[in-house]
Amino acid sequence: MSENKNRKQEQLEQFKTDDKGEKLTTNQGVKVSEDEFSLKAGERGPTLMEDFHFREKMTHFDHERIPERIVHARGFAAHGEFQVYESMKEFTKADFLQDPSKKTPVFVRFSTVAGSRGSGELARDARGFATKFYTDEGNYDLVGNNIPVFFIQDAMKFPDLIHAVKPEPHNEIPQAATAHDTFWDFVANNQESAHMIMWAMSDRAIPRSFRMMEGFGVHTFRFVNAEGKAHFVKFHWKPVLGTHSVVWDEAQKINGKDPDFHRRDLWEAIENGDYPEYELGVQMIPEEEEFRFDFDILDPTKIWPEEEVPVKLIGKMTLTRNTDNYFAETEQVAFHPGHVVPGIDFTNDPLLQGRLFSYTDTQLIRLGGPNFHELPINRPVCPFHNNQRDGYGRQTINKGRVSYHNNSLAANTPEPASEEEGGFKHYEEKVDGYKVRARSDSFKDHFSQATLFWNSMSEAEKQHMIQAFSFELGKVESESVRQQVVDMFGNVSTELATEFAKAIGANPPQGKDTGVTKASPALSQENTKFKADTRKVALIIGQNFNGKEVKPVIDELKEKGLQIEVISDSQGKVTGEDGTELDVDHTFLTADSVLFDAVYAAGGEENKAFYKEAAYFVMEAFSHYKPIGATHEGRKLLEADEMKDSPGVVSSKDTESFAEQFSKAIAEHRHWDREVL
Ligand code: HDE
Repeated sequence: MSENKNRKQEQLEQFKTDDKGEKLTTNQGVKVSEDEFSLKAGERGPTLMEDFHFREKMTHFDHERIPERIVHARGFAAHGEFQVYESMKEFTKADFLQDPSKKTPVFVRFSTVAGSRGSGELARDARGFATKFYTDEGNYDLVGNNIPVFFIQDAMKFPDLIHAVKPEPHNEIPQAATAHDTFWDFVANNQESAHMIMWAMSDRAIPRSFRMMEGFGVHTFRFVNAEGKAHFVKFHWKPVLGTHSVVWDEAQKINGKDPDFHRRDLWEAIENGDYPEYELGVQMIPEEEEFRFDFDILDPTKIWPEEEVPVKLIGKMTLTRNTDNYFAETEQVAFHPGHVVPGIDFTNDPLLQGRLFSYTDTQLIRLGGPNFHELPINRPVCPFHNNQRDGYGRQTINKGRVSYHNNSLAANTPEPASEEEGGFKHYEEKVDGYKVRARSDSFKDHFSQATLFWNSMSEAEKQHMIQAFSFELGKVESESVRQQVVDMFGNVSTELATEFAKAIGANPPQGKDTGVTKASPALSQENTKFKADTRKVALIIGQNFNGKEVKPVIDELKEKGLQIEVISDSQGKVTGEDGTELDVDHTFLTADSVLFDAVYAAGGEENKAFYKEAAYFVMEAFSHYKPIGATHEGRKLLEADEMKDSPGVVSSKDTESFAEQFSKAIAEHRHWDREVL
C-alpha cells in the first residue's frame, strides 16, 4: 500500500462514524463531485443559482442552531443503566423497580441553570440532574437538581426568578452569575428563597465533579402499589464517590483555564472505564402521616431531614457510555417531570403542578413542533401507538385509513389498556376546595430550615458561606438591596448576617434569628464518603529524576486508582537517571493546579525557571487546601513557604510508605484545618 493509502486506512480506523469510507452525497442522495468550490460562471465569475449542492449545504448550515434551553442551557450527558437492589413491590408497582436482575437503560443530563450554552461550568449555581429511564412501560423522567429545595413555592413566580437571575436586560451582564443586583433584589423581596439561598451560597453550588454531587427530585411525589396504596416519596441520588466541592477562588480560575472542566471530567472518567455510580434513595411517608411534621411536606422549599425520615437506598445507576453526537443526544433530549409510569404519581406541590405544563410547552418551541418524542434520544424503548398524526418533522409513516377513536374499521384499535394490562390510572386523590390564588399558611415559615442548614455546617463550610455572601453582595451596587439581604438573613442566623454585613459595609441585622438549634448532620459534606479513587494527581517532575524510586511510587498510586498526569517544563519525555522514561502530558503553560486534586513534586533537575513555575503550582494547590506530596528534590518546593508540616502535606525523604500516606491524604479531598498563607 502507498503511504497515502496507509494514512487513509489509519484515519478510517481512528474514529467511529457511520459515514466512514462512504462517498459524499447531497441530502437527496446524489453523489457530489466537488465540495470546495461553488459553481461559477467562469473562474472569476459570479456564483450560479443552480448550484443546488452549495444552496443545500449553506441552507442547512444557516439553520444549524436551535433555541437553547431558557434555563439549564449548559449541559452534558451520558448513557448508562439502572438496577434496583430488591423489589419495591410493597410501595410501588413501577415495573423498573420490581426485579433486581432487570437493567433499565438511562440517559442522564447534568447542567448549570443560569448560564447560556457556552458559559463556564464552574459558576456558583444549582446543577440540574435529569435522568430518563427507558422502562418497558414507557419513559420515566426524574428531572432533579443537586439541591433538594427550590427558590420559590409556586410555579407562577418562575419567570420572575429567572428574569432576575439571568444577565441584566439592559447590558446582558453578568453571564452565569448570581452576583448582581436583580438577583439579590428578587431574593430580598421573595423571602421564601431563604433556604435555597443557603444551599446556593454553600459549597454545594461549586461541585468538584458531576460524579461527586447528589441529586434530588425536590418535589414530593407518590409511590402507588398494585393495591392502590400510596406513599409520599422524595427521590435522592447519592454518588458513590461522595459529595465534594472546589473552593470559590479555584472555581473562578477553572472557568478560565478550562471552562469544560466538568464535562471533560465526566467524559474522561467514562472513557477510562471509571464508570460513575449513584445510588437511588427514597424517603417515604405513609399517606396517613401527611401532617405529622412541623413543615408542610408539599412545600418545595423544605427538606425532610434524613434523621427524621431515613433515606432507603433502593438501587444503583452506572454511567457507562459517552454520547456519539452532542447535538442529537444531549441537546435534543427532552425531559419532563410529567413523564411518569404506573406506580409513580404526582402530588399537589404547586411548583410541581406548574412544571407539568412548562416542559412540553418549552420543547414545542425548542425542538420545533410536537414530534420531538420521535427523535432517537427521546423514543421509548417500548412500542407506542395512538392516533396522533402529522406536524413538523413527522418521522413515522403511519399506514391505513383510521386515525381516530372510537372506530370499527380497525376493530377499535389502538385501544385503551385496563389497569391490569398496565394502563396508567391517576391516583384517586380526593380534592375539595375553593378556587383561590393564595399561599397556604403551612407554607409560610421561610427561615427555620434555613437555620437548620446553617447549624448543620462544619466550621469550614460556615466560613465558605460567609465568604460567598460577602462576594455576591459585594458585587451588588444598590446599598438598599445589600441591607435588605442582611436584614433578611438576620432571620436565619444573626452570626452569619452580622459577619457578611461587616464585609460589605452594611449595618448588622436588626432583631433575632429563628433560634432553631436543631442540626441535620447529613447536610454537611464533612459527613460524606471519602475515597482516593479516580482523583487526578499532577506529577511535577524534571529530567534526571530518581527513576528507581519514583517509578514504583507512580505505579502504586495508579494501582490505588489515581490518575497521574506528568507535568514538566517542555513536552516530549522526561528521562530518569536510570533511564526510566515518562511521557509528559502537559507543560506549566498548558496545565494549572486548579485542574488537579493533588500535586506530587517528585524532583529531577530544576533550573530557575522550572523552580519558579513549580513553586507557584504547589503554592496555589496549597492555598486551595489540596493534598501535596513531595519526595527527592521536590521537597525543596515546600521549604520555601514552610508548608512542610501542614495537614495534608506528605513530604518524605525515602519513598517507603509515601504512596500509602499520600493517597490517604488525597482521599480526604481537602485539608481545611490548614493555615493558608
Ligand atoms: Fe425546570 N425547566 N422548571 N426545574 N429544569 C427546564 O425545560 C421549570 C425546576 C430542571 O437537562 C425547562 O426542557 C419551571 C425545579 C432541570 O434538559 C423549562 C419551574 C427543578 C432542567 C423548565 C422549574 C428543575 C430543567 C427548560 C418552576 C428541580 C434541565 C428546558 C415551576 C427539581 C433538563 C427544558 C435537561 C429545565 C421549567 C423548576 C429541574 C423551561 C416552570 C424545581 C434539571 O421547561
